[in-house]
Amino acid sequence: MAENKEEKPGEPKAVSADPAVNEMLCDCKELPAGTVWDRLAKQTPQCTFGLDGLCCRHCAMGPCRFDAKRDKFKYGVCGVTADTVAARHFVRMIAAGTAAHSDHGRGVAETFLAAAKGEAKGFEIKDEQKLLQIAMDLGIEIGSRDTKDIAIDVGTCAVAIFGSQHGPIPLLKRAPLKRQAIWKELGIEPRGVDREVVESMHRTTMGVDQDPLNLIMQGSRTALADGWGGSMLATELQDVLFGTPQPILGRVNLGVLEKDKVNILIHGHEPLLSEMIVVVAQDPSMVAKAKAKGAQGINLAGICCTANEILMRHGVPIAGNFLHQEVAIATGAVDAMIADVQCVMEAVARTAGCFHTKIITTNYRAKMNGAVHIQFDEHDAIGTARQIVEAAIENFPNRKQVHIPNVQCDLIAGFSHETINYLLGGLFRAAYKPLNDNIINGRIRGLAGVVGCNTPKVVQDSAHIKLVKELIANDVLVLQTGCAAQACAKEGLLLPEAAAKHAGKGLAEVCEAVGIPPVLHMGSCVDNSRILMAATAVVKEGGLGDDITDLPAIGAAPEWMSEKAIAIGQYFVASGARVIFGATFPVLGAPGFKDLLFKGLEKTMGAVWDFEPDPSIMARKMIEAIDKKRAALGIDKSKERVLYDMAMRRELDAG
Ligand code: NFS
Repeated sequence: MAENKEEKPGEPKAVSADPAVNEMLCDCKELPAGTVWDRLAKQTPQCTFGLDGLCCRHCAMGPCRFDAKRDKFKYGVCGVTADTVAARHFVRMIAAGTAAHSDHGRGVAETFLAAAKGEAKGFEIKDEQKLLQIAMDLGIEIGSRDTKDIAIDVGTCAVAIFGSQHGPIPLLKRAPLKRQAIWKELGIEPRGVDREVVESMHRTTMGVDQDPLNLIMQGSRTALADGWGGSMLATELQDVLFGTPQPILGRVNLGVLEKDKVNILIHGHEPLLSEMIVVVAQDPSMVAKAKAKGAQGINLAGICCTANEILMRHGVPIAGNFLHQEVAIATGAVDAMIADVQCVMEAVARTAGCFHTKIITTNYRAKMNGAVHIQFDEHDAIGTARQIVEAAIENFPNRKQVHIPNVQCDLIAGFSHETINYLLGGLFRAAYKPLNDNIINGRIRGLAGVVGCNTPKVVQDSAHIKLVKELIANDVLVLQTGCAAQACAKEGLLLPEAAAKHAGKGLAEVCEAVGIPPVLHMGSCVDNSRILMAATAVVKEGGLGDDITDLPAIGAAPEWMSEKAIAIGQYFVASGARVIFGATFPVLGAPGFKDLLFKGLEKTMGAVWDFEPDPSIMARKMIEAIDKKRAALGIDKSKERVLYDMAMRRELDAG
């Protein structure tokens, strides 16, 4: 578990590295359901069988438990072993995570198609160049055809990919050729997401696939259908509809809420409706309505990945990451929280009941007791957005006490892989060559994707911040998405000045020359596909091997909690990138399957999983892995790891 901030005897344990959260906890003491941290404390100790992946409840002969040291728990009722059970559970997590990303992607594809046909008012093609790029990758004829016709074909093809019965899905062709050959040889080129998720569910049900290696191959195929399919389509089509992100200034933390304005918090993952809410909230007639209710205007902010989506394209401020959702409501300043899908805790409706906040769900897939449901209608998105903004305005006069912590920080976001291309190479010679050159000459030691969630099992943000500070101090350029990016943003690491303050000499030189932060915010969780594309672009630029596995690059999710994170981890491993997870890991009690994930996959995939709860050791492992790749490429120049001494650590803890 991550280190705590310095504790004084008798004082409660800090739950967050974020002062805004710690300030709000006093206001949360009387909440009937408590906060996420209270509920975790009540659930502790948690069942170790479950924690270690050793509980099988896939049939009614169970539930069965496993413990290699006790004869009684050696086999399940059907004779199944711990390794098979852990593998089945892991593959089901991948399938669930894939389903979540990809159902989001399908929603985007359907709206995209409706927009292309002119049937979705308010949506339009904003990035024509990207549309043409996708059209080419999907094998759609461009010639002198009308943009509208091309868009209709792209939309139709994208929707069909989700249900495609035969592989491989077309965007797989974007990967390095060597990687494609590995997938072919292993027989894991994915078909459509729907088919892969169904097959994963089938193979993990009672009495079917009983070979952990065979199971993880299907898990890989499913995850690849997510990374190079569902998630990638979500990102790409969102970019075409709403614009490909470019560097943009934003702000983060609870201090972005405004006392005198109607505060609308957008929470969840899909940007389709939020994009329209951004438009409607600026509408003078809406602002006038807010003023008529005694507010000075309308303030929009986000939580979780929807926040990242509207930050990346509009600079809409972020109120916080996953663990902020309850404390944000406890400020008493949130007039409406709009929730679409994923990562929305059931507790928010209960917490909202103690304040005046209206929770509005907008997706038929995700309803909640205690919330108002206003269904998002893609054919009249502006109409839905108006209804929602009006409901928030109506609620403004119902506010009681308001307490907004005065804590916020600036950040720069908007680093799509296209932007990195332009920034590093210049508009007229856009290329990854300068990045590759700086990796080869050692100014940049390597690349790390630090992504994923928050979990109450780790002091909020502490592992992200410690890990990322150590990585950049050692000249590793960090790419981020999701709640991880928000954690580091709160710490000021997503600002160009962080390079001089925290980065090693080589990385700082590059960042200062280009004017970028040492930590690049690439978007939401589905945008991890941007990291796949960036890694592929680096391979294709040349000089660093011919596959993702050759790159001095590694991924990490030090505070993960969602099944989606497991799907992402597996598609990175299957794409050749090693990943390390923190907090906890659901296979630790199954030695055979753990060995397969942590060592065995090297042979077939060229990459493995790892688990390390201490962020400092995690940093060391990541740097060692990067150095090993540099040595294999023959570009290792002696470079000592900057060891954090006690004084530096204290400074780190002081934030
Ligand atoms: Ni992704 Fe994690 Fe959720 Fe986004 Fe945050 S918790 S796996 S980062 S908001 S999906």
